[in-house]
Amino acid sequence: ENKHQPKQQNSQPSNLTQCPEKPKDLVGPIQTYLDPVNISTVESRYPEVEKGGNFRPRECLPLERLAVIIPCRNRTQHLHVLLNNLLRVLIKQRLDFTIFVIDQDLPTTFNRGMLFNVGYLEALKRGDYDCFIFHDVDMIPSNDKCLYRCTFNPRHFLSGVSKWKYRLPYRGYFGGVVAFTREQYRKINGDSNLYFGWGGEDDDLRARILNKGYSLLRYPQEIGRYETISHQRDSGNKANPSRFKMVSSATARQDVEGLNTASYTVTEVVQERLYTKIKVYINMTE
Ligand code: UDH
Repeated sequence: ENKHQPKQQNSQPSNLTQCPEKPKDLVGPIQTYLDPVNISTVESRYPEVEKGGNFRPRECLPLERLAVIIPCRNRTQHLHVLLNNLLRVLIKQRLDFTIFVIDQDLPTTFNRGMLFNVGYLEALKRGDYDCFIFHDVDMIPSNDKCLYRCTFNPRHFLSGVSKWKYRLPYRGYFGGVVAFTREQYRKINGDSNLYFGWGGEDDDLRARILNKGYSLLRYPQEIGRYETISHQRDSGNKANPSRFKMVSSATARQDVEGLNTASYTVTEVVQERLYTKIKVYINMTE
């Protein structure tokens, strides 16, 4: 990987310098906006974001290309709130990014892990991304020094979340917002595709990472502080009763089931102003 080589784009003049790793105008804690917002309002706030949810800083050469992968079904209102808050942070951090929203066709039970795999594979069909950040739709960053970047180990962004009194549900929690380089996600063979319904896939992912010799990084308390949008348990995402048993065999399955076996059908691709939406049909294998 040569992620420290600035990415030269044909359309940019060659006398630009590399974008800073930590821009000096980042302030730390920032205000969050959690109330419902119209997408047209959000669109008018970010004229610099191009169709499909693409943005590239003009004043410097970005360090890497980032794909933000958001699994989202029936949570459009949350998506608009997230975009309203997140885009501001990404732009200020001088990142070259695309927002991908991965939606799952009804009626099959929701499968968050498989939607991560779909996001990774479909993003790479559309661009040469170096860094993948998988982002729940209801996690709102509240510190602009929380850098949406990849590094030498996979990273968990959350250190405290409002709905858990700015703590985490348990020490080894690896859900919500996580980052992998292209290489890291490929080496762990992505997520498991087998977790239909709520729970377990994030613990499986963690086991896969550790089993391949990576350690887990997490942002410190102040930086990884997120607000959540409160919501009811979604329909079509009932708790998966086999999740504990499945997690216990996570590493035994790792190489033969995951990114290399993800099987799905893309049913729709829409270039929205602020994101690329990819809708997929997933056949339930249970
Ligand atoms: N999601 C949807 N639609 C659904 C279900 C889930 O878009 O119908 C997405 C969405 O991005 C959401 C994410 O999947 O933010 C996670 O689903 P959730 O909000 O139901 O999960 P929750 O916030 O997870 O309840 C907290 C997990 C803490 C314990 C983890 C146990 N391993």
